[in-house]
Amino acid sequence: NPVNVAIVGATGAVGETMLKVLAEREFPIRELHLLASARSAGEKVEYGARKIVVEDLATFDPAGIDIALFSAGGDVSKEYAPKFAAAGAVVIDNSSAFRYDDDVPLVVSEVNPEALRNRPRGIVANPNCSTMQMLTALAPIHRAVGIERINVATYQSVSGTGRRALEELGRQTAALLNFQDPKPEVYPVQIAFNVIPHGGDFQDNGYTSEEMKLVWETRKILGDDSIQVNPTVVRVPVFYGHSEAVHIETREKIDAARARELLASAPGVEVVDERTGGGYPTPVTHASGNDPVYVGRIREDISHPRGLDLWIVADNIRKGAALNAVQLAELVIAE
Ligand code: A2P
Ligand code: 11C
Repeated sequence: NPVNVAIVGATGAVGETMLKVLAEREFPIRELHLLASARSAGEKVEYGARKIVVEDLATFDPAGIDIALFSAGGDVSKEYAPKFAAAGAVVIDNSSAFRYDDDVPLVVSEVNPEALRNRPRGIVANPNCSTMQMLTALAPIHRAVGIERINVATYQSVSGTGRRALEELGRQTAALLNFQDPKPEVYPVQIAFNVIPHGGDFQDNGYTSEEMKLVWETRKILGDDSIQVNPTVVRVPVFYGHSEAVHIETREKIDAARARELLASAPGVEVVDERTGGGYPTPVTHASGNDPVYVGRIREDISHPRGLDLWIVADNIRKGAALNAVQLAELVIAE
């Protein structure tokens, strides 16, 4: 049965891809409402052969909406998600506003879909992109041999920050190639031809908020508070696709061949692991614009008896945000 769908933040980097993914997957839509701020209300957006007019969230009546996909930032979610839920919609929220609330499930469709059923507030949280791709790949290993500790360094693309950051990378790159001043605006320092060890806000413990998301979200999604996670988040001058160098310590030893086998049959995962030039995934050659979480460089850690190393790459806007949100919506309508 077709349902009424609203996308909140439809003009943003994630909202735009939600629209694309809904169309690609032929999501059964009766009415589709595209919502954003008053700034873009009235603009037209293409959906298949149709042109849909963007509506102003502030004056929109959510009555009759079955599924609302939110990706307009935490403040918008905090104010409007409860209103949509009260009007009867299931809200799938891509912000971090509700992720740590006990009565809001935090779900990766391939990892803990069963958690979706328990949503007393009518709100389901979509995890942060770097957690999403990491756990899609690590969950099968955790189920097989148990993961004790995760050491991860991320290489996050600018699209994770939003549309203005995509423009900033383009603008700074062009400026520098023309011997002009790159002028940082979105990031605290130049991002073009640079790497920045900073995502989100600094916390009292010296980690950043983007780093702590990897800690809290991993424990909540895997349902295991004993897992130790030590993250370093780095922003790199890549447009689309986050990469992660992940080092895990497992309870039982797992060798590279067994890990490769487990990952090869894991849902949502594609192994790209030839030990030769280009035989590994990168954002540009594999992830950008595609659905799977790609895993390569699978090897046993020479510095630890139960250590395993992996390189995990995915499109942060697709599996990391829009695709998982739509997959959760599909699970909801299948109930
Ligand atoms: P708008 O285009 O009207 O500003 P991104 O993360 O790529 O920057 O996108 C953010 C999305 O959230 C955009 O669709 C933006 O709409 C939307 N948005 C931001 N603030 C609000 C708000 N106060 N009310 C509704 N939508 C908002
Ligand atoms: C980034 N992961 O790449 C962020 C963007 O908690 O959903 C998404 C922030 C979040 O900057």
